[in-house]
Amino acid sequence: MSIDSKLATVGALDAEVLTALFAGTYIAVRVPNFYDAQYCKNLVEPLYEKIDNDAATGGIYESDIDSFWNVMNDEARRERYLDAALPVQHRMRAMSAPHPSPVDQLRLALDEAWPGGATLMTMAGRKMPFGITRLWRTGKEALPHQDLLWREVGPDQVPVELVGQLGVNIYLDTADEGGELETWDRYITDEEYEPLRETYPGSYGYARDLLPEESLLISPEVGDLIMVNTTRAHAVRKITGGRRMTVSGFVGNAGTDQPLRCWS
Ligand SMILES: O=C(O)CCC(=O)C(=O)O
Ligand SMILES: [Fe+2]
Repeated sequence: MSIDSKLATVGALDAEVLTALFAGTYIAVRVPNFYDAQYCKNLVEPLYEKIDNDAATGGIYESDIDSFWNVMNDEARRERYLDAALPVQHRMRAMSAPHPSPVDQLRLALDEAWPGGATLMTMAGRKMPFGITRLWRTGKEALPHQDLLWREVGPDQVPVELVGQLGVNIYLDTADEGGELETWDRYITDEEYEPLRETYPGSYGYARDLLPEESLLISPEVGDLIMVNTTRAHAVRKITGGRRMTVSGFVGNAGTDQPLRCWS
């Protein structure tokens, strides 16, 4: 069976496709035109300006605020991150007006699709930011990795037991060349990861020989929502021309009757 059958392209989210993505029946789900392409254009210009003016540089990508992964081990940065939870929503709403915020649209789509609804993830009783913007410039890439909150912070730090995690990205702008999302049908389990922990801190930078030869390569289009099962190794191919901008987050599954938990 070709790996292409592991990608579902759908007009809208529903419980069935989300369940199949968590289960690994699909490793990626794409919703073309999830956010209107013209609204994307209206949003990227001020976002580029803002990030050019005040973001820290030098990481894998540049962002309006830190991701949880960046602040995990730094108390002051973690405070700043948690303080930004609601301001980041308000700012995205203000910048998108008079159109809906892409982050709100995503949260509502998840809430309506999932039996248990959707809500913001909390950490130590506080709401977490969701839907941060990420700018990926020419030359940047993300090496093969997994994103699993329980592995990154330890299961006792996560307020609910998660049985799955998705990476969700809305593409406001895409690279002229490169910048594809690549994903493998390979779940490196917690047991397999444990002896590799020192070699790949935060699951980042897996050697390609750990992974199957065959991968699913997706070239995002402006306005796409692409969701990946982040238990599967995935990467962002090097951007070789232009730059790309995403609204990015994670979605945790705590069970069908529980709200999906959203954070970045
Ligand atoms: O920017 C992308 O295409 C995917 C980034 C990623 O690794 C993720 O969302 O987990
Ligand atoms: Fe990722």
